[in-house]
Amino acid sequence: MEDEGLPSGGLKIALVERLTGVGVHTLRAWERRYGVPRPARTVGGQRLYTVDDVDLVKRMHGLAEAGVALSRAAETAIAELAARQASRPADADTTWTRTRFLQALTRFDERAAHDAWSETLERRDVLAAFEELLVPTLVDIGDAWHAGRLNEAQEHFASAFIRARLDSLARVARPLSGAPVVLLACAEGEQHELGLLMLNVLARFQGLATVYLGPNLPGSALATTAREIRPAIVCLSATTADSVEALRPGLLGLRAVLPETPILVGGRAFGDPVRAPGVDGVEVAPAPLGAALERIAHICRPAERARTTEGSK
Ligand code: B12
Repeated sequence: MEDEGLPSGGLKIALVERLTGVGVHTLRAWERRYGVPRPARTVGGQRLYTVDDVDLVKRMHGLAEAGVALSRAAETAIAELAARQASRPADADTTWTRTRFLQALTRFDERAAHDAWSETLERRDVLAAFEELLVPTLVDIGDAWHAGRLNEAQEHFASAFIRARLDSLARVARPLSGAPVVLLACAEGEQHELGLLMLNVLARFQGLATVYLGPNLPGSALATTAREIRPAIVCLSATTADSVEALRPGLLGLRAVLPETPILVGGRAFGDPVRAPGVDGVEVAPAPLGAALERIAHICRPAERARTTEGSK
């Protein structure tokens, strides 16, 4: 059998090759010469990598491609990983859980993926589970898929698995009646919705009500819905540069119907470098989800107070 002798959860060298784009021979040579990475071994001597090893190889590869000498690239990659490991919470075995999660999703093993997800939720709060497990796994799988080293089915399976978990978490956190409403949608043409879905879950866990409109929302539908439900804040997501362009008419339409309502935009397209949405009074969300959530809660608090006071009159 292919996996004989391998403890569950470690990544085999062929998968590491696909995740990093660094060939099997080079992986062995780097290990021998620079100690990057130093995978565990099974009793049978087979190499068993973790997601930290994958990060290390990706970083060394990136530095080498930028012209840094291999020995220097190895030192830098090792030092950076050690710093990241030192800053992690001591009780969280994130490396192995993330490794098992990644392996399970690339093998279409729903049960193993579910176990890794449940263990993370038992140990960590929802925000940490998103940041430590879901986001890096999506990036690992997605970058390898876009480079043609993992297939579309593996990306689709991972996205569908994660989408379903986010959906059930959102249902667990039922909003209190009268809570301020956060309206969430993706720009017209934008299919990337998982980041916004995470925000939807987190807002609900803060006690806010949310109306989630999902991917690819035409600007006209956004304005109509906003006028109808009168949200305390509108949160919009764009990943690609095209979506930012597509968002502009929607933002202008929204401003026309609700001139005072705070509008927050976020997503990869607004990140690095920070891109202005080009419509007055529209704010770009801080990049870390936790900071964006604090901003949303801060904006919604006066709306919450106003509703409570109205209710008690
Ligand atoms: C999954 C995925 C898909 C799935 C999406 C499934 C789904 N239901 O969402 C599908 C298959 C549809 C897809 C399609 C495409 N994709 Co794609 N995809 C990805 C992948 C692998 C993961 C994206 C993701 O969910 N990331 C995790 C989330 C949690 O991160 P995030 O979106 O950045 O969001 C974070 C923050 O920005 C924030 N956030 C997000 N929105 C908002 C909004 C607010 C208000 C706030 C406060 C915060 C916030 O929350 C998150 C947590 O930190 C990435 C790879 C990667 N490295 O990210 C590529 C990636 C995003 N895709 C890319 C591309 C190019 C495409 C396609 C054009 C490919 C193609 N040729 O067809 C199409 C475009 C489709 C479209 N028109 O939108 C590129 C985008 C490059 C760019 N900037 O232009 C990426 C980066 C891959 C790459 N390395 O090149 N993709």
